[in-house]
Amino acid sequence: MHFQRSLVVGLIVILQISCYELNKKRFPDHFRIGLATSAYQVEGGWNEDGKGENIWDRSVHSIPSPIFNKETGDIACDSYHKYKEDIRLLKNMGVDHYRFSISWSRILPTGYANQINEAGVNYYKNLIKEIRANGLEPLVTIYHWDLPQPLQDLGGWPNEYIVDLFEEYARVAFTLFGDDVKQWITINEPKQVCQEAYGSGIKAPFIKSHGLAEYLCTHNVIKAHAKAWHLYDDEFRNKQKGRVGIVIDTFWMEPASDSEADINAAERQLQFIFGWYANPILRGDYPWQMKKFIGERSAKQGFKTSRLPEFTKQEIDYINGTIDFLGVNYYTTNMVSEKNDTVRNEVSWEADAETIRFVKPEWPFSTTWLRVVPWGIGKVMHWVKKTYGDIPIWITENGMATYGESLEDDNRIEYYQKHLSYVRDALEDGINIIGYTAWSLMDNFEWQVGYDDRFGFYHVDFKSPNRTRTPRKSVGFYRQFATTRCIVDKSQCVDDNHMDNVLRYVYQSVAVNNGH
Ligand code: GBH
Repeated sequence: MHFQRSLVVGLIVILQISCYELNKKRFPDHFRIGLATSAYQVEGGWNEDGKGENIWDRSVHSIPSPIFNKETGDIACDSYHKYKEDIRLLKNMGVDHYRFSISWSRILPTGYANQINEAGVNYYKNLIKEIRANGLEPLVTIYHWDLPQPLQDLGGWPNEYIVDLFEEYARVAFTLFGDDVKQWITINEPKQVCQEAYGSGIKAPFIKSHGLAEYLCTHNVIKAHAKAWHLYDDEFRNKQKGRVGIVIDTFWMEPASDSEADINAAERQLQFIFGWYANPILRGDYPWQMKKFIGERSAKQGFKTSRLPEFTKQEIDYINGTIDFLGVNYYTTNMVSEKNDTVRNEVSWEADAETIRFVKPEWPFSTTWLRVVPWGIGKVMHWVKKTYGDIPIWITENGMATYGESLEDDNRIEYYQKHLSYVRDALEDGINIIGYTAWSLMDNFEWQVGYDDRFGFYHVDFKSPNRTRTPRKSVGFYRQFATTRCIVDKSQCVDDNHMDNVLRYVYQSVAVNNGH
């Protein structure tokens, strides 16, 4: 009986997915369409004009190298010298905004705000000027993973000292660039900043401290974000009139069956990856699932207190609601089932969630962790709204990797077309998505995998000193999307003026909740 029912449910799901028709409605005029990069992945100029060393510089130069093929970001796409060309490419694609990040050690070589590097500041002033002169809007990430090495020498993100230092860095950024930047992101993907950098140790500073440092790191990342938001709110908002958000990433977590255990496991996994950050910032505290599971496991493992730190009442009040918009990065989906971990001896973020994650063999492969599952982006949008209310969302990254030198990337076109179709559906369902940012403008340094995974619309020739950028076929698709606001040919596009007004309203209604 149960088997038959799941068979029927399964068939309906398969039918729904295979019969899915692209949404042909035009995106509203006020919907922002853009492209993203980050400082360490594109700039190069790693020790030029007074820039200080950061944790990626240190890691890529260490022996043995932790990076595939011993690659480095020393030159990367050479955007430190070629930023004008980058902006030409963006302009040529017809997009509305460019998301880039500031390198902390380029403007503050030691990480401390007592010493400002003028040349570094000028680089970003020129970049922002160029962006605006071309009619584009800058969407600026303050921290995209490149911590100044001297701050890592103090312990990095797991040391609470970082909270005030980040606030001072943010103050410098708001002061110097805030007249021309109205959309700020404090931190990109804190889950990677903590879990991949200080837990599983697959990103700089490559510290493996499973189930310990990764939680301490998060505690400080959340406080640092909240401090930067309050700083802006108290001292800059009136004059600069911008917005400050954070970018949180997640896979969609699809229950492996319709059993209650698997449904709970998938929800718990979302809370462990997304709620870990979103819940404190939007609801004041860690998700109950994390408090319960990590607390019980810590006790069973003989720890005196939970490995998950606690916020004080005062901290909860301070952190709660510190957001004007929520940035969401979506790339892929996992299936999730309940693990039934009775031993509970493993100390790690992965084990603490007590889930089993897997992918379906029929999902097209892009790279190790990335299968192409377009409907997942729609599910994430609905889940965010259901869980955190009617909050303005920027989709700040979405994309897939290809390999080698080919410029014929029909699979990338299909990836974007389908994901955007689900985004358009979500708009129609009343989800407040302000804009969409594809990753990435061009191939770039893909962290520990070097230059192997290529996420760009533009191919970059990393063997040439010119770092020549060549358009892939997908450039044509994205240009068409940005200029016509349609994911299908203009002739098939359907107008929907109603949505324009909805979006205009959404975009104007600043910020979220909790009295802010
Ligand atoms: C984003 O991270 C980053 O913001 C961006 O800098 C990056 O270039 C882009 O996406 C493409 O990767 O399975 O153990 O190998 C994406 C987040 C990073 C989460 C890789 C999953 C795989 C860990 N993902 N991670 S593992």
